[in-house]
Amino acid sequence: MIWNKTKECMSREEMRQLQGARLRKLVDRVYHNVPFYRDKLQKMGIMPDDIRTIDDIKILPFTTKQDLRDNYPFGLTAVQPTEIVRVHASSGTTGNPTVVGYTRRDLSVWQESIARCLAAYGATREDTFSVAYGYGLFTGGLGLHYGVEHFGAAVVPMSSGNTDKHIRLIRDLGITGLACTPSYALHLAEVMEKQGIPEEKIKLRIGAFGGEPWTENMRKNIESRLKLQAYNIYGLSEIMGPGVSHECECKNGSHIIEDHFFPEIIDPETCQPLPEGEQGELVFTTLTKEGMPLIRYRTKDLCSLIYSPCECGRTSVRMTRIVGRSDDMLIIRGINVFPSQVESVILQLPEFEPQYQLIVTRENNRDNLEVQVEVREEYYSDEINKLVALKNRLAHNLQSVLGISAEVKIVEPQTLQRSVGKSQRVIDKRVLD
Ligand code: DLL
Repeated sequence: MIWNKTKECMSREEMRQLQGARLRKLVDRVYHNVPFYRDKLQKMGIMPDDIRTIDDIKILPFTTKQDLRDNYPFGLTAVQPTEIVRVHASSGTTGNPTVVGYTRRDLSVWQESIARCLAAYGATREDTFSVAYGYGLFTGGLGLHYGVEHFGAAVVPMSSGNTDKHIRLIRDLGITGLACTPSYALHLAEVMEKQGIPEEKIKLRIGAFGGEPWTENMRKNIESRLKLQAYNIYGLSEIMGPGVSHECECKNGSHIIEDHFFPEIIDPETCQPLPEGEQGELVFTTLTKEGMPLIRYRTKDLCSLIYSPCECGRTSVRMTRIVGRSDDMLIIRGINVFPSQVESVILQLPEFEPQYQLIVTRENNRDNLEVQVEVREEYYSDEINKLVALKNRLAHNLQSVLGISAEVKIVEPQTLQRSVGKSQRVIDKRVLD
């Protein structure tokens, strides 16, 4: 089923016309309402009238996460504060989180985008979706939640955690759709197998999985164990949240909601646009966003774009799976973590050296983060309970800044490996296959 045939099946030329018209309006809006963009454009000698077609996007400046941090919290907002009806936030590299404000219309575009995803997955109003993304500042929970309601299926706002109760509800309520991270889906499968729940008691048929990278092998694994069709859903809070792109029944790339989010691929080093089909960094322009519109936002996600028509009938550009990042952001249990955040927490405690290492592993489909950190010489000889208290203090501070728990391991001074060049702060032992 196609939710919005007009928008999802437009000819490429019609789409370009629409995108061009929307880009013109967007640039005019940010020029007049966002001093940050006005200054940038003026410095580059660009006036809103210079934008005529979507191709003119190439002359516009890029926006980065750093720009969001520098303008924390609402410096990039393009509307009066009273127009903002919802705020989400995700982690910044250090210090300030990235805050995003939505107008009522932004929320309605978001719902519509999720409804398009669900239709592409073959969902109907008969379905009941359990949403096991985190509810709260993370966009996964509320994003999927209102999308499912808008689509007209039923939603069970499960949120993350409490696996036993979740499995019970999947069974007792006859839940047919599951929205969560792919690693959590595998964890659910494992627990269900351990509990020995008979297959016929489980009615799951559709999975909307994203928020972290996953692979074709993981798809096969999840599909065979949970007996459902597993589909990708991609997005990022700066642009909207989940639903920027989604797979369809062909499972061959994710359709970008292109009438709202214009994609480009650039070379992360030179920032030059790359020829069609080449792999590079994904950049989005929010063509219709009111609250916090972004021009050429660098996602740091690496992938390529597929422009050929899809067999499902949608004409929108598809993106391949994310194959990596052009920065050092980690995604641990669905939460974005920057090594620099860990560093800033460590540096706040005078007992530690600025020598640390992050070790990330995945056991039973659950990510674990271990932070090894050197204690200063003068504290190392302290009694054991002082060291335990210090370890607990760091673990507590990390939890409150990162939003996930980390195992802290205090090591002797001068034991972590020093490197001559770029230090290896992260050892990611997870193998996604
Ligand atoms: O993760 C939004 C989301 C929630 C998407 C639920 C899908 C499902 P952020 O916390 O801002 O937003 O993190 C965005 O997560 O730049 C990617 O690096 C990564 N990511 C999100 N979806 C996928 C996916 C949400 N399907 C960052 N595959 C993005 C690979 C993904 N990576």
